[in-house]
Amino acid sequence: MIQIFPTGLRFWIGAGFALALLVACQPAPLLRAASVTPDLLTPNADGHNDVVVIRYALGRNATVSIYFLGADGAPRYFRREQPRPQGEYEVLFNGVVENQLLPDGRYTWVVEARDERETARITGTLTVSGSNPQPLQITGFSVSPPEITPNRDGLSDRATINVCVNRPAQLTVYLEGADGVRYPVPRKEVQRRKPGEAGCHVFDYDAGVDRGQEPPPDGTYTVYAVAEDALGLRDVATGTLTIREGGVPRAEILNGQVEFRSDISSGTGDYIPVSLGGFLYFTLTVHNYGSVPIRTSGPPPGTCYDLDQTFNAPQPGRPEGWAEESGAWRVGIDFDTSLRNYPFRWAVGGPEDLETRIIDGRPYYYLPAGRTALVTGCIRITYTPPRNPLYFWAGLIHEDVEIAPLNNRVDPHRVLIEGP
Ligand SMILES: [Ca+2]
Ligand SMILES: [Ca+2]
Repeated sequence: MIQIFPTGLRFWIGAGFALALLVACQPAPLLRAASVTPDLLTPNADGHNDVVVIRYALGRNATVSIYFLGADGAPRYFRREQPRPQGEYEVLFNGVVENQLLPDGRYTWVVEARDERETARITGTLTVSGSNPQPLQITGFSVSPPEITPNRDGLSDRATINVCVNRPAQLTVYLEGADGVRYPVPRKEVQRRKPGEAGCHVFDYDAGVDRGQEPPPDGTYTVYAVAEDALGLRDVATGTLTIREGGVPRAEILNGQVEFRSDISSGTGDYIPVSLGGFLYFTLTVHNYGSVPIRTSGPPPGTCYDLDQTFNAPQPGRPEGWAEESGAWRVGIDFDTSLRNYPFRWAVGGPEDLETRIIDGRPYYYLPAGRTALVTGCIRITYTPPRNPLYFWAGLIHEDVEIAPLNNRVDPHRVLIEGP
């Protein structure tokens, strides 16, 4: 202090200096401001007051909680003990706390900031009106069957997952393996209800095999159905699905080669002559070059058809014929003037080539993966077609699935039918 000042003045100068020092040392307030605007929330998605804005400013780094106190005095946390650096914050609030919509009522909102020194709070009121008191809920969920064999043999190839929800919501269904990898399950396209509507929705899982993708590895998966509405409310249902013998079936006519011959010629010239009433024979080899067995159905190789018959015609010991079976593979022969696609069909191997499996009490026949089988057959020329000579060719048909381009119209041969 300077000597010329009287004692009293010296005191005041000293006190002012000390106060200035104190102000300089005092930390910024922990919670500088907080507001919720407007003070009315009507969370009914009508575009008016569907959200409010929560703003707050932190003078220092803090742990922040934001909650609402209703008539019962219990805090409903929107943010709970979240570390936040110093700064200004703005967040939209749509009425959802702890995955539930705040019920109608008058609430005290609290923005609370805490650090090691103190806890600061700013409060105000918020009225909630027009809130839907019902939580979003998955009210129905099923996976059927519980086990599938996604290999396109027409047996247990797909699962149906039904999900029902009590309010409009987006539904997501997926499988998750033990390794955490997820496989989406698409919604079935053809159904009356639109995506997002309340009610039951059907999901169809083919393990990707229908699109030629390899299915997930064999094993048991958790099936998740997740419902989420426009407010972000969620509900989850789970089940299980086991995948067994999954894989994309792949087979071909070996080398794309078919041998045709008749009673009177081996067909080395421009065409193969066949006499009316005579037989046209073929021989080819089927190769299962995929990773899963392919299913087949009869008649066995060696079977003879009349030119005016089809595979649906009665056969010896099989009065009902051999109708198409979804997922079965068969060798077919077709010709220029046939009335339907591949009217003559045979199993892709004989009893010695095929494995038998009993499924639901019925035998089914499979050509194992990696195997080949010789297939023969014949056609009795019972009439002279309108076009003569004409082409005959072979195909490998995956019934009700496809005839791969590779397996369609394989090795056409020209045949001349010689009349009497
Ligand atoms: Ca509203
Ligand atoms: Ca199957």
